[in-house]
Amino acid sequence: MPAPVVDSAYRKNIEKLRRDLRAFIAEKNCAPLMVRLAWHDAGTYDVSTRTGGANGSIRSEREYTHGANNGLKKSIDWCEEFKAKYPNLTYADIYQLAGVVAVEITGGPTIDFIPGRKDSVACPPEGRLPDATRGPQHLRDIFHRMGLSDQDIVALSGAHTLGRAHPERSGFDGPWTSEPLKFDNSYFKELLKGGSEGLLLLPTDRALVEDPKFRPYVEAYAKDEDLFFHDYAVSHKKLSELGCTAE
Ligand code: HEM
Ligand code: ASC
Repeated sequence: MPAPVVDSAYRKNIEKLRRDLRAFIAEKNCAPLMVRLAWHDAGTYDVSTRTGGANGSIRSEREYTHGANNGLKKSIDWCEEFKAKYPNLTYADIYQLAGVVAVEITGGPTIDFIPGRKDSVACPPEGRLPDATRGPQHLRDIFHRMGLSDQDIVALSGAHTLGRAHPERSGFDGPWTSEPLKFDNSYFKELLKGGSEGLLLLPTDRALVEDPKFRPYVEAYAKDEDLFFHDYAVSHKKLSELGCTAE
């Protein structure tokens, strides 16, 4: 599919959608699911074959039925209503704007959003998203394949400040922080405590404190929320643009 023409009509609808998303996400309390949708659409990117990425392909049944995407259909359906209202916007832009707005309205950093992503229905092979039962080497294999760094891995994992795991979706259960609708650096503080009653730590979360290269970032983000917000915004922008650089 061709790249959308990002003219003044396109930009105008992006700004309208931004306002609609603020109201919708606040009303539904669905910021965590919207962030996960944006991440799972983008996180299939393979820098060596330039396949996958933030291209809206998660809307196709073949892809949203991948095990890693359990529970996301609901958010795909919500976005279908925004696509109907603003048909000139691409799905890829709608999903990534939803992720950016979700972080913003839960108290997180402002993330720069550049419209113009192309849509695709090419389904990436299953297994490109991380497996929560694995360790640091797996995280590196997965994120370096996307073209992201160790620092990006730690910063982006801070998105687990939002939301929770659901037994019927992933088999895991519970939130990572005591205020799962607030975007702050509490995920890193909990990580350094090594676990608290009623809160979740996935094996891949623990990997961040156990690995000597990841751990200094965890300590820095736990200590300095401004630093976390700055680095998170940089890493989230990269994630939101995977596979979308102009040819
Ligand atoms: C939820 C794994 C990275 C954002 C989850 C869940 C798992 C998981 C197992 C629970 C899903 C459910 O049962 O509902 C992982 C692993 C990662 C990772 C192994 C590797 C580092 C990320 C990244 C982001 C992210 C990079 C965003 C930038 C979220 C959010 C939720 C979530 C917001 C909560 C969803 C909800 O409340 O419905 N993740 N994740 N995760 N993940 Fe991750
Ligand atoms: C989420 C999530 C859901 C929805 C629901 C609101 O973040 O995981 O299942 O939002 O809580 O409709």
